[in-house]
Amino acid sequence: MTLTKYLNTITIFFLVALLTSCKENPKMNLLNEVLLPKPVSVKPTGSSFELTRNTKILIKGDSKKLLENGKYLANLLKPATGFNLEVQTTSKKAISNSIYLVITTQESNYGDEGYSLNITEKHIIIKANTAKGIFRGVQTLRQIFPSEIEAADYQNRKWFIASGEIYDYPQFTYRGAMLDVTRHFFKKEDVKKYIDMIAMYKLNVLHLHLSDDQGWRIEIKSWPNLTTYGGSTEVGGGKGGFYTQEDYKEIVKYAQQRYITVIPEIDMPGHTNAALVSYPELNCDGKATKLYTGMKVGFSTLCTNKEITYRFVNDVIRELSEITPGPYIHIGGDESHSTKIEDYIPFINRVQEIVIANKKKVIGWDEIVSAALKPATIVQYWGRPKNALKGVSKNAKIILSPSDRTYLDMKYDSVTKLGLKWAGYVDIDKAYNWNPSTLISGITKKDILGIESPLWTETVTNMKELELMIFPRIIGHAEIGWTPDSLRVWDDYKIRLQKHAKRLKIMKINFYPSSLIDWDEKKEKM
Ligand code: NGO
Repeated sequence: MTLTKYLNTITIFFLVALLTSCKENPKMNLLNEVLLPKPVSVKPTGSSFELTRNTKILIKGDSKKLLENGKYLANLLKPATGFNLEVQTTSKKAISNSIYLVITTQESNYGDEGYSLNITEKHIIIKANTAKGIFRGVQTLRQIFPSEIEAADYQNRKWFIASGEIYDYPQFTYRGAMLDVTRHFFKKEDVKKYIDMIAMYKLNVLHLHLSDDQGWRIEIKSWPNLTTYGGSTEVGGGKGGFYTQEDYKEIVKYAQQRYITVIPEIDMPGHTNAALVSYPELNCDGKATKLYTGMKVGFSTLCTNKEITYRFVNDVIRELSEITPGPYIHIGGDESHSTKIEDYIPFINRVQEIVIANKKKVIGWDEIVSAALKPATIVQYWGRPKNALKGVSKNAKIILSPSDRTYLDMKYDSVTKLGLKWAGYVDIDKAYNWNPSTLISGITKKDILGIESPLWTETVTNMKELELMIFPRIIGHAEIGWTPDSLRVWDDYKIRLQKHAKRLKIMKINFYPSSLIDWDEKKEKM
């Protein structure tokens, strides 16, 4: 090679290197990304950030929780990208090619779950007052990535995401999902999967319905027959099952790492056949009942006049409180059709005292309003507006679970195979198109703690069925709980949901293909 040729080659090499380094990131519009729940404010800046194998996740400050968030994010991004992103704590400002997670004390508007997300060509910054807020922001960031980010295996592609600024916080502090593990038992691993699914949409409560006529699902060491016998079956005669206290602690910890509070429910005085079958002394006539595998409700009751009943309740609440870090114990109280009202009222009054003595607050289904509610007791509305109003008149805060809007066990439409229909069909528009603050006349936003979507499992036997019943309705409920009513419009939601289906498919999450939405993406592009 002559010297000139040599110099030419070198010049070309440098020119190419220079051009590549100056290459602009593609222009992208943040407003085109599907975000569920919809954030309070999204401002696009028209450019993009590229995640590469050298992107660093930086944690500002020495917070163990924040470091966990960083690792969670790295793990989330790993399977599809193949990147082993480094997670480091730092005391400095964000450097180029980093995702910077920082707790700030300056933004009083964020509350404890709000966050801001700033994406530039150089870096991504998530700011919040708490690690909880950062976690919610991470869920938004996740949805800005292409859907393929959710793939369980390596995707050979580049990872650009739209630049811009998001500012966001929830409209309600309580955004829950309930899972009935009594009618059909769901293993600990399934519950963890459920937690991961609800965490994606920023829900923050998992209410576990742990006891009912068909099964007792939580180990109580001082009353062992509850699980060994009372937990041995389920609807349809399957073998049931239960969580040991260690299993339960594992579920609680898993939820905590996703900033989800577990609320355990022991349903009483009705819905108690599994207890009555395990201990004859809890029955008024001293005789044990039989295991029950049907779907009827309202036929069982604890004997409210016997002292042993309260010893039993106290032991159960005490053991459960010891392994429940969250502030609430749910005492059920629904459909006690076999308990006389004059027995029901003193029972609920006394059980509230037991819960309080164990340093927890009470939640109960709306029938509990006939009792004298303790100052911190919360009423979960599911059926009768009259009860919700009475709760408010007794100064209780309300959780809204209207059965004709939020019950995930209701059929979507006349062709849904699973589910019940006593509260009517609940298709995705019905599930989405309502405002908590105007649902019951006389109940306004200040009376409402939040909303919760219950999945009762009389007809739901496995995870695929569970997913079909909760998706996509639960996404709409998550948006109702999070996004201000003024920003929610069915026509806009419908399109976002339709686009989001691709992500669900990549995650192999089953969902109900309601005829209200045109799920066929190709058609949408035409
Ligand atoms: C009712 C009942 C549950 C059923 C459910 C079925 C409440 C609060 N109690 O809701 O036991 O499983 O309906 O939809």
